[in-house]
This record gives sequence, structure tokens and C-alpha cells, in this order.
Amino acid sequence: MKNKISDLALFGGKALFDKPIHVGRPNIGNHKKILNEIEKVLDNCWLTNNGPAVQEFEQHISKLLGVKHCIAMCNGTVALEIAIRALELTGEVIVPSFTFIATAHALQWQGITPVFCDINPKTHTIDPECIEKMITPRTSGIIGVHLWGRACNVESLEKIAKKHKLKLMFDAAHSFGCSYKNQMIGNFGEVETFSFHATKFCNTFEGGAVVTNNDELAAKIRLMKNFGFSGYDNVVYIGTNGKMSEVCAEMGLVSLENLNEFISANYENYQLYKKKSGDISGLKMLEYNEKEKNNYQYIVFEVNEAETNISRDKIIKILHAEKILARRYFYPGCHNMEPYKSYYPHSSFLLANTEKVAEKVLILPTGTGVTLNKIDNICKTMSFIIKNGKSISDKIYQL
Ligand code: T4K
Repeated sequence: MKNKISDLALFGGKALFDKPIHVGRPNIGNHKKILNEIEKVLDNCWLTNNGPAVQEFEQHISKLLGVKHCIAMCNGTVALEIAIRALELTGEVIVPSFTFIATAHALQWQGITPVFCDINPKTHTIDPECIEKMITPRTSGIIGVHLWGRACNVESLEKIAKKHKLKLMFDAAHSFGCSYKNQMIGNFGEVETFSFHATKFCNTFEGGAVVTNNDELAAKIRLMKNFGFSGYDNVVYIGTNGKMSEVCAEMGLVSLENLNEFISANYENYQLYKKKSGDISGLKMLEYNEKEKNNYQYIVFEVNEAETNISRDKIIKILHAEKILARRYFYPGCHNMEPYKSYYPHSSFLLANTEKVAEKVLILPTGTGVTLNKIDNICKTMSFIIKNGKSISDKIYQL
């Protein structure tokens, strides 16, 4: 443990951990089962193109979410791109800037302008009160992002979309297995998209899905993810290659079998972080609403520098030296990244909350690979850093 400032690895002490503790370490289900299932794929000699494992994976997800259609994809970004295209979004689409860059890129990639909207600083999700100001005659839709697995204010977004005849969809990349008002995420807007990337709570190595209750849209999305083919030699639509492979689907099926175990591990980790961080002044945890189903995949803190006397970025520097690879998702906001930064150099004026939140968010490691003992040590280190905030901050300044 750290008793004096010189014990910190940044100042020459021994790092707390021998190996890096990552934020997005994959949850991996039963290894033997995964290898077994992959073996079966090889024996079956059916590797991709809507094979039996993909179909089974899609059925499981539909059932779990209570949604009519699930179309598995090769990743969450392509799922977004295809959903956007299937909805025939054009011109401008309103999105939060406080999200992973893929949400914005999926639009820009297709020549659609992402119009960045501010967030509610309490929830970190798009602020419905800001949306109406951003609507122009070119606006065709809204994409809400259920950030950190917490749903947007769905009703308000639905109301605005209806009033202005806009299409509404959700980037639910973080929200697999989560609910909103007791309904599973996946059932809101016209479509919702998931990511099953390695760093996600439930992973398929790389993967994603579009889910919808709209039959017509689902049929269109199925065509789109397979080049627009309808049977051999017959292309009826412009499409791309968005297919999930059999090996990925098998990984997904085993992940689904182990879902409760992943949630329990995340929940225990979350509870311990909550308990141990409670009396660290200047550190505020974003809590989950325990009346809902949550995957507890993101441990999100806000650092209030006025109280900690040390900036979020300096805390991260110290943590990294200790091999705790905390992250500052989604700094600095999409509007401050290219090409958007050059396209809209003055967008900061409309994104005050996004900028404030992006400056103070700190994400800590969780998942099945992080033990309670490690979390205890991470919290003790955080507590030590913040208790000595001013002195440590000054010392870093001198480095
Ligand atoms: N919409 C939203 C709101 C999203 O957050 C995302 C993805 C998407 C859409 C797009 O979905 P995908 O197309 O990715 O399916 C990561 C993920 O790459 C990305 O999927 C995710 N969001 C984002 C929030 O986080 P990075 O840049 O932080 O990844 P990386 O490589 O630094 O991974 C995090 C840590 O995890 C690493 O430090 C090491 C560890 N790690 C990572 C991998 C891949 C492992 O231990 N093993 C691994 O296999 O973006």
C-alpha cells in the first residue's frame, strides 16, 4: 500500500500491480465449451453466411430482449451504419457528442451530417431540452445513445421525434441486458443497435446486432447486411457485408450462457467500488438504478477538482504508473475530434455540459478478470491520491 507520496510508482515507488489492469478486459465464458463449439464449426465446414450458430444467436437475443427481430452483424459500427441506411436517414441527424466516435462516424461515413447535441450532466445522455434547438429543415432523425448502459429519456425523445416527424433510433452498444422502465433495451425507437466487441459485457470477439419490432425494416436490414442478395444470383437492394461469422456467434452463445455470472461479478465489483469510494471527497460515482436490469459494465466516476485539488488527468497519470489503466471515455467529445473539429470549430459553444463532463469522467476497471481484492487496492490508492491531492499535483507539475 501507499503510505507516502514517494511510494507512488510515478515518483519511483513499486507499481501496485505487476500486470496492467484494463478497463475493457473481455469476459470469457467456459473455455472448454468455446473450443468445443469452434471445433464443431470446423467439422461442419460452415463458417459464415447466416449459418446455424448465427441463427441460434439471433433467436436467443430476440427471446432475451422480447424483440421480434435480431439481425447479427460483424460489429457495432456496421450495425449502426446499416440501421441508419435502412431508416433512410439523410441530411442532418442529431446525436450526442459525448459518445464513442463510431456513433458520429456511422453517419458521416454515409454523407449525413451529425449535429452534436448537449447532454444532461446528471445522466450523461442526450438532453431532450437541447434537441429542438438543433432541428433544421434538413434534420431527418435523432440517435440517442444509452451511455454506460443507462437508458436515455426515451419518452421525451419519442415525443420530439413524433412532433417533428423525425426518425428515432438508439445506439445501445453499452446496454445489452439492460432495461428501461422494466422493458428490455432493444424495444425502443425504430431500431436499436448493440456491440458485442471484445471489451463489451457480452462479447463475440467482434460483433454487433440490429434489433427491431418492425418486420419490413428487419427484412430490409437482412438484405443490406448480405450485399442485397435475395437468393442466388438475385440482388434486389444496395447492400454491404455486415455478416457475423459462425465462430463469433459460437463465442456469443457461450457468452449468453454465462451472462448471469458476468452480471454477478460486475455487480459485486460495482457494490465494492460504491462502498469504498463513498467517503473519498471530490469523487462521485454514477450510480445504477437498481430497480432496472443493469449489466454494471461501466464504473464511472466524476472528479471534482475543486475538492480533490488534483486534476482528473493527473490522477490518471498516477494510476497508469500503478498499472491501473483507468480511461477518460469519451474525452474530448466527438466535436473535438476530426473531421468534426475542423468542420464545426465553434461547436463548443453549444456543448457546455459535454465539455464539462468530458473533463471530469474517469472509468475504472471491472469485469470477471478484476478481483474484489484488486478493487479494494484500487480504491485505497484513489483515496491516498486524493487525500494528498495538492502535494501530489504540485509534485507532478515539477516533473
Ligand atoms: N457505439 C458506442 C457507444 C460504442 O461505445 C461503441 C464501441 C460502438 C458504437 C461501436 O461498436 P464496435 O464497432 O466497436 O463493435 C473500445 C472498443 O474498441 C469499442 O468497441 C468501444 N465502443 C469503446 C467504448 O471501447 P478502446 O479504444 O478503448 O479499445 P481498447 O483497444 O483500448 O480496449 C480497451 C482495453 O481493453 C485495452 O486497454 C485492453 C483491453 N483489451 C482489449 C481487447 C480488444 C483486452 O484486454 N483484450 C482485448 O481483446 O475502444
